[in-house]
Amino acid sequence: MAEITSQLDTRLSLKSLADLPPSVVKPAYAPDQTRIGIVHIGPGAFHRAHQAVYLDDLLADHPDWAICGVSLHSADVRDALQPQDGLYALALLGEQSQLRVIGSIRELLWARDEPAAVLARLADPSVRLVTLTITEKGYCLAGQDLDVSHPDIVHDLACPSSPRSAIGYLVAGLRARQQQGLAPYTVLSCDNLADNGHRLRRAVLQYARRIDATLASWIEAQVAFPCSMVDSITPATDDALRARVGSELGCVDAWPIQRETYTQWVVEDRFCNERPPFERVGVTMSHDIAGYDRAKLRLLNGAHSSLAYLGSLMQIETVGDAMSEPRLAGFVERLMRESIAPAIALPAGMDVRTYIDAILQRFRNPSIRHRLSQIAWDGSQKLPVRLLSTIADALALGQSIDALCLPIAAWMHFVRRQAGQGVALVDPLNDRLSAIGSVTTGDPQGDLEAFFKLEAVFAPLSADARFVAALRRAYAALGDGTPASVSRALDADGKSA
Ligand code: CS2
Repeated sequence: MAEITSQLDTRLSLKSLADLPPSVVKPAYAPDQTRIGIVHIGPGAFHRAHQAVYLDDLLADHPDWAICGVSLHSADVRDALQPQDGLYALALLGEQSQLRVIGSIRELLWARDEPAAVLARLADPSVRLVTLTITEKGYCLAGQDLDVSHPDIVHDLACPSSPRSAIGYLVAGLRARQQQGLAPYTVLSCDNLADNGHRLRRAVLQYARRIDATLASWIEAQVAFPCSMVDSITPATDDALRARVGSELGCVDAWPIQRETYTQWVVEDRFCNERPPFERVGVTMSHDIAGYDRAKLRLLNGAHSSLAYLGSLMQIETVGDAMSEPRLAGFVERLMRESIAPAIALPAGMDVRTYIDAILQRFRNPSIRHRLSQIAWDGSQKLPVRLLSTIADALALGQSIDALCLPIAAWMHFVRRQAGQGVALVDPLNDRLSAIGSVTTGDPQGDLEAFFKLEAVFAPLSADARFVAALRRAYAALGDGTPASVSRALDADGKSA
C-alpha cells in the first residue's frame, strides 16, 4: 500500500515517462528534442484530444512541428500541464480502448500572465502556423461580422499591442511580422463553425482595418486562413477518468483527456507558409472542404444539440442514455435522414446514409458517457450554426421545418426551466437568457416574442411567417416542457412521419 501511495505521489513528467507500464503508448520521439512550429490558441480538451494527437503521430519524423498552447482566459491548463512537462494521458474509448501519453505540447502559456511571451512566440519565424479552438464565442462575431461592441474587442482596438481576444493576438502577431519583414503564419481555425476560415479572415481584416490600413492590406494579400472540419467526440474529464488513468499510469496526471477512437480532420490545403505534412497522419487535405463542414455540423452537431435539449427536458443524462430511449432515438434519426440531409448540398461522393449510420453508431458507443449538459452549453452560439441554418435552407427549398423546430423549441423550454429554477446557463448570453426565461409564461405567442429579441440567434428567420408558425406549434407541442409532454410531442412527430 505504501508503495502504491508513493507511486501515486509521482506526477506524470518527462522523468516518469520511462517508468510507465508497457501497456501505455508513449511518444515515439523524445519530446524535449522537438522544436515549436505551431502556436495553438485554446488548448482545451478538444485540441488535446484531436490536433495534438495528429501532431504526436508526426513528431518522430518531423520534430519541428511541436505546439505552444496559449490559453487566453484561464490558467487551469497551464497550471495542470506545466508541472508535467506538457505531457498528459489520452484515453481512447471504443471496442479496443487504449491509453496513450501525448507529448506534442511543449510549452504552455497563459496570456494574462505572460503576454510578452505569447507575442514573442507569434513573432518567432519558426512558428509557421497558428491554430485555434476557441469555441464559437471566441470569434467575437455578430452574424457574419466582427462584434465591435464586444468588450474584449473594444479593449483591443483601444490597446492593440496588449490584446485580450484571439483576434487581437492574431493581428498583434502579424503586425510584428510585417514590421520585421518576416513571412506571416497561416491561421487555421479548428472550431465547429461553417466556413470557419473565411469567417475568421473577415473578422481579422475588419479588426485590422480599424487599427492600421496598411497592415490590413498586407494581411489581405499575404495571410492564408484555410477552412477545416474537425470531428471527434470528447466527453469532459471527470473523476472516474482521473482515477482510472492514475491507476493505469501508476502516477498522477492532473488533467487526462478522453475521446472516442473515431477521429476526422479535413483541412483546406491553402497555406501561406510551410505546413506539417498532415496527410501522413490521416488528415484529409482538400482544395474544397465546403460541404464536409456543413454535413458534419448539421448532421452530427445538429443531432447532438437536439438530443441535448430534448433529452435534458426528459431528465436524461447522457447521449448513450438518450439513444436508448426509443422515442428520442427515433426522432433524431428521422430528423437527420428526413429533415437535415435533404437540405444540405453534400460534398461530391459523400454517401449520406452511411454517414448518418456511422453517427448513430458513435452516439450509441457504450464505452463513453457524454453528458447532455456538456453539449447544452452555449446554445445561443451553437443553434444558429447547427440547426437554424438548416431551417433557412429547408425553407428556401420549400421543405417542411416542423421537426427542425422541435429542438429549437426544446432549447427555449430549457432556458425557461433553468431560469425558473434559478440555475445559470453556461452561455455567453446567460444574463439575457435568464432575463428572457424569467418573463416567459408558457404562452407560445408571448414567449416567442421574448426570445426573438435575441437577434444574434433568431434574425432574420424571426421575420419569416412560416418559421414563426412552425416554431409556435413546436413550442406548444412541448406543453410545459415536462418529460411526459416531451414524450407526447415525440410520439406525435413519429406518427406524422
Ligand atoms: C458537441 C461537440 O459539445 C458539443 O456541442 O456537439 O463537441 C461534438 O462532440 C464534436 O463536435 C464532435 O466532433
